[in-house]
Amino acid sequence: MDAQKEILKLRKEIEKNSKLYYVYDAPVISDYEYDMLMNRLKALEAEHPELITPDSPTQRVGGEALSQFEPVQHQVPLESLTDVFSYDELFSFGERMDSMLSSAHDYVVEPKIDGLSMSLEYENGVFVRGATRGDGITGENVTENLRTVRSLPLRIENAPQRLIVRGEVYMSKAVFEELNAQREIKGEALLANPRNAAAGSMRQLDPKVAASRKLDIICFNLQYSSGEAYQTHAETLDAMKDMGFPVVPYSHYDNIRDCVERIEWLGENRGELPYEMDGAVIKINSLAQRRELGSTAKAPRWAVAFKYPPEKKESRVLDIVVQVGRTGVLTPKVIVEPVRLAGTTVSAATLHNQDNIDRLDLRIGDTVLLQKAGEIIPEVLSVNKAKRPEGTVPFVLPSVCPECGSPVVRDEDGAALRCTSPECPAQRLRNLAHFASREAMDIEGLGISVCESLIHAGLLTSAADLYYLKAEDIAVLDRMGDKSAANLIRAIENSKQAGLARLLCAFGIRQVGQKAAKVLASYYPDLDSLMAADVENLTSIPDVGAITANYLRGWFDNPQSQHLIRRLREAGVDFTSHEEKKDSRFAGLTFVLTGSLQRFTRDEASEIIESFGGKASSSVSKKTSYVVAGENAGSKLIKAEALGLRILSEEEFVDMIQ
Ligand code: 0OX
Repeated sequence: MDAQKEILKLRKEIEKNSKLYYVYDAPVISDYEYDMLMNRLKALEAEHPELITPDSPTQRVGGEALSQFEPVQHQVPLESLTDVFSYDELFSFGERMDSMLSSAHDYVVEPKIDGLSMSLEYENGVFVRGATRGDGITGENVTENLRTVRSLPLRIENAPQRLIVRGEVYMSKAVFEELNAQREIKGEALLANPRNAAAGSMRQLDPKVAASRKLDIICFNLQYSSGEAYQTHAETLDAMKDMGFPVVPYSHYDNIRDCVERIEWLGENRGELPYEMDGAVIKINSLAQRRELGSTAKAPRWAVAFKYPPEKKESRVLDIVVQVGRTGVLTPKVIVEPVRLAGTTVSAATLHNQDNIDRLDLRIGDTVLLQKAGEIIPEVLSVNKAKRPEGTVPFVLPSVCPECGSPVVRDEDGAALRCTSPECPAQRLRNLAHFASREAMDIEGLGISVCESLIHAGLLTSAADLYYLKAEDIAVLDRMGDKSAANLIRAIENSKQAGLARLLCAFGIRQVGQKAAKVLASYYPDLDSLMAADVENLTSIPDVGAITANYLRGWFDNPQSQHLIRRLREAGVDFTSHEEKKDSRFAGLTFVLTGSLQRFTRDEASEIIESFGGKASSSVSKKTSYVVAGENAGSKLIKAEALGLRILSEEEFVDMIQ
């Protein structure tokens, strides 16, 4: 068989099996056999690159990374839906339909998938372009990322010349849970919900990353077809299914009251669906009637989304555990009998702090009402006192750290309890994991469990130890080996070049997160100049207040920090800033503006001073560096003269900022 023929045959075979697997959940060949077909196709395409076409299944793995997404004008707008929150509102919609339509009308009910809406364009059966909804009129071209979505057909049979289909890209709950489990092991931040995870993947400019995220799609609207003219929405869904699209399950009713049973059923069974559902969509079935009804500026008149209240469920509190975070804050958590809630198995819920426990009067043994509204960990809404067993006692957070036994103190803001010991092993572990985390030094493979093993083996007490580790010491640890040890050493080595902003964030100084660290690194060229800055100099930087400045100074003045910095320096960690340099000509200087200025308003002048790293103050004191005196300056000018401060005319100030 010649290459061209074999390639076409393989593509057909692969697409057929991929559809059986991803769309119908009914594979007929093993994964191994599937991989063999794919390998053969890849080999042939490598031999004959001129035969590669964009609809080849090999192209699902993703082509070149983009620098940004191009805008796409939607040929047919992607309209949004009007929400209803009760059956009363749903029946009002039904009454509107009765009054606006003169003939009989029936409805279709569908689950509303909580994903990302996309338009998919096909030319002669080949997927040519896909775009996000955007504002409904203009979206972004995400064709390459969409090609990696497993259940999206790249080629369809018996297609009209031009076809536009609308669907929802989503991450299945199973894939989401697996992804978060992996992230937890690696010590990466958990993703809040499948929708965010899918959105993050679709925004990836590198399709290879999107491909690794295993997304799916379900289609629910025929936007445009140059072919057959359909009479009803149900017909279009059936036709789309015949063409090979995964299509939303729908049911069909003669009147709005009959829709309720289905809406209820969907709500009760939403946990069993593979995707998150954030409502049910109720649509007029006849396409002619839809055209008659038209749309308002916001949404079509012929459909509404029925929104379910967040799911709640009761469970019994088995225990209350107290965790110690990176900064020493004690966070209580309830452990409950596992229950299925909003599609996931829940076995724990957050309690925030003692005040919250007191407000709920929550005790071990209680039955609590849990709610999960989009976040990862559910919250406790209330305690069912009627179900309280005898002999329970109020729960009080310990007065010593549960990890190290050191005394705990109430935080300045009053709500949080904090372990005071700098030696606390729980804090140390979380600090080390934070040092390596993605927002800090970004050391891949160094999550909380690997940190734990390294600490346990006596290889890690301070972050600086990381830079003195040897592959052979790591390789013998549990769940490690030569390859992962070598990878970890390489990741640690690479992190030396992370730059000042990441390093500052990695130190875990209170109030100095990713954002503040970036700001600081854009005003100071390296760690040494930052360490030399006093509180006044630090507070002259926009967004750095006195509290943050004091935490910074306190941290740099601590001998332990100095020891850490010395060892990091010796290990060759780069202390210079990689951030774009801000002009800090006014760093450490305080200006007072008085009188009326001709060229700027007070706010504009203050902004300019701050943009150069200076501080604009409203009161004159000995600490004032300059007083800018405009026309009719009054008491502030007199005070400045009395204190012997340097007084600038507006022209002199303009010279300084030029
Ligand atoms: C969904 C979904 C969204 C489409 C055009 C006007 C009504 N997320 O599952 N939207 C619609 O319908 C819109 N149906 C759906 N099933």
